Amino acid sequence: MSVRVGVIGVGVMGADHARSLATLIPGAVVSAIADIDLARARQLALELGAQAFADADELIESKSVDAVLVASDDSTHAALTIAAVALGKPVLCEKPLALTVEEAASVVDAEWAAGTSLVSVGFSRRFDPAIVALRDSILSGAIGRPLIAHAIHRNVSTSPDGDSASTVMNTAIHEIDEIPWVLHSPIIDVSWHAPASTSLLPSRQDPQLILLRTDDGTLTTVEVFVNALYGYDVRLEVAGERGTVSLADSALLVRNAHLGRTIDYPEDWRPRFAEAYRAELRAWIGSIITGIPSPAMATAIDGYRATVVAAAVIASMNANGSTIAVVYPHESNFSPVPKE
Ligand code: ISE
Repeated sequence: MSVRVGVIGVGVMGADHARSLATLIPGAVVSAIADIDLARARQLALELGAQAFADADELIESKSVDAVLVASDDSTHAALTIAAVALGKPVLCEKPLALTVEEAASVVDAEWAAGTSLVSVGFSRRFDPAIVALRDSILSGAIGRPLIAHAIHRNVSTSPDGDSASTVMNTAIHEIDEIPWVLHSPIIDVSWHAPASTSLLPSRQDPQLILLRTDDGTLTTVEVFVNALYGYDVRLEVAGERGTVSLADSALLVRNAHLGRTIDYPEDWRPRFAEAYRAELRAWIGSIITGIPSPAMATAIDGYRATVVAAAVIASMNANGSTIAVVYPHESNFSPVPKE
């Protein structure tokens, strides 16, 4: 059996996913590409032997599309995911699942109404071998009880259009999903802090410091710096009662030359998380073919929880850094999606 995937949005990540699906993922065929820039959709469709659409809803409805990958602008994620779910088509929605708590809750409701799990969320770090190893190491008890963690997330540059809230929803959202997943403990309160801000990105506070407290008592500091210029740099260290565990250098190259040692940083997330993206796509297609959900894959409820926490971080940003308790308002209404 092969799964005919329609990819919506072929900017940096959508194009990367489409090419991987078409060339590297067993069981996947890219049958359709949609983009608001039709010329861009046509070009990639030609390369991959797919049909091009200017309209995302038409792609979702197309008879030649079995499953949908949503990688368009963040503001479109929830509505497109709901449209696919309404037709019973599995969706892999890039993070964030939604920009508001209400929208995220409506995705979970739509899945519930469909009566089967159809939504996967692209929290790709859950498939990164190093992050998985770090999580396993904590679970094995190697460092004892976790006490404090430090995450760093730096981009070379970002769109000049976004604001400080979009740094949280689009970039820090990775740590917002990753930390409770790594620690096996939900985030219970958050606060947002502003150090000196770079003059090179006037539209937003950059860097930002976010504190996440999980129910196990661990406090995590998250530095997000989206215009750091020097390289794509993602770090994580967790300190426990008996030791620490951290991600090793993610450099692609270490060079010894001219009496010096230098390491190269990737320019963006694609080389750093290449393996994670492939593993995520394999897991998604595999789960559609077998009907067995991948245990690592983030679900609609995980996407909803991350949006709730991100909204609390933005609330702290708007309240001079006060600590905001995280309540998952819609959560009590959710029941597990029944098995088919
Ligand atoms: C992008 O969408 C990602 O997923 C990257 O991992 C993150 O570093 C970047 O800030 C986002 O825009």
